[in-house]
Amino acid sequence: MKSVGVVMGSASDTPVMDGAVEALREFGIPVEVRVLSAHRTPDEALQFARHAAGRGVGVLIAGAGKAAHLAGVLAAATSLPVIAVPIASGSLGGLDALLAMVQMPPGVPVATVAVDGGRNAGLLAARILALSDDGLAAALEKSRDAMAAKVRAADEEIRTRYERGDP
Ligand code: RP5
Repeated sequence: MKSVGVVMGSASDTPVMDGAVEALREFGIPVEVRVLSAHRTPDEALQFARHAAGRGVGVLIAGAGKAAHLAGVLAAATSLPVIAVPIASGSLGGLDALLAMVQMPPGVPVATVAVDGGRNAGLLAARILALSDDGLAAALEKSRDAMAAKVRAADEEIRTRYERGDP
């Protein structure tokens, strides 16, 4: 199975990026985790992106806050799909990172998830890998079924409680 590269701009981003790593591990997807900064270690970030596909990486996830250029810089140096996670680390609550990531120029695509959306980034990477992995696709389907079952159970419980007039 191909792996996923989870990159973050600073060690301070780990609480959010752990969500991506956990989601990937739930499905047995190999993960490579790095701290690489578009501003502080740009050479390493570019090198990492250039060689990722050759090492068997199938998708890159990049999390960063503030003037978040990491995902775009990685996407400039590889043809792998890049998923961006804007992190609410600055005084603008993540809106700064969200706009920096989502407003990529034509020709250099980045798929941006919600502010602090580490888990969804991991799940989206899993869905991309599942396009060429039937076992992974089946596991994702099972996980969606389990999620739906939880919501149905909550619906039943809440509905019954309100019908009893016991909110
Ligand atoms: C960004 O600036 C990082 O991704 C992080 O979210 C934010 C703050 O970084 P540190 O000052 O905590 O290293 O580059």
